[in-house]
Amino acid sequence: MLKWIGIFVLATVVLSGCMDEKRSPLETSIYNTNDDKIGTATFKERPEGIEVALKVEGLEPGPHGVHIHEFAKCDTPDFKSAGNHFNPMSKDHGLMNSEGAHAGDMPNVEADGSGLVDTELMLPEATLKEGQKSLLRKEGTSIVIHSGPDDGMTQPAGDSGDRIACGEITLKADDDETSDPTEPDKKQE
Ligand SMILES: [Cu+2]
Ligand SMILES: [Zn+2]
Repeated sequence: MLKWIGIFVLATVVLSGCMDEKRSPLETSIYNTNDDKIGTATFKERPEGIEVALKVEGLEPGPHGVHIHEFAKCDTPDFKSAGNHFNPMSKDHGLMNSEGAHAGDMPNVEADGSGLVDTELMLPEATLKEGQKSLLRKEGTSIVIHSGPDDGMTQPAGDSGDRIACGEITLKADDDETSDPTEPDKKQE
């Protein structure tokens, strides 16, 4: 009997170990409104929160709002399917807001003269592990880039304009990685 418990415990440890590895780092592909892949976001669990390495090209030069949104659903052309900002603690929007911020709020990113963003951001109120503040809770969440800057104040989303790029943050993301980007219409389901 003890032997079986031992094997069970060992198997559980090994399996959960694999799971954590799969959850962090987690890379997602980011698509524009034409459904073309324009970059990636890589999420890493850190003691102080989640570190987000964002690499995107083809944006308008200048500042852009970027947030975690509540659903892992990036449907073109407007990405409305991603829902509102990720907000498990029911706060108001805005990093400058005394009643804020959403757990999914992040500082603006700046696209350089060639439209490139290559930067690191932090999500201090979120985790990749299980729980209420997890980016992977339920089906997951998404990262959305906006046409303009987030003013850090205006409800509900900082007046940051249209949603111009979106990446689904989900443990199912691997499926997208293997599909051929030159055949975007070939969907198996
Ligand atoms: Cu947003
Ligand atoms: Zn927000």
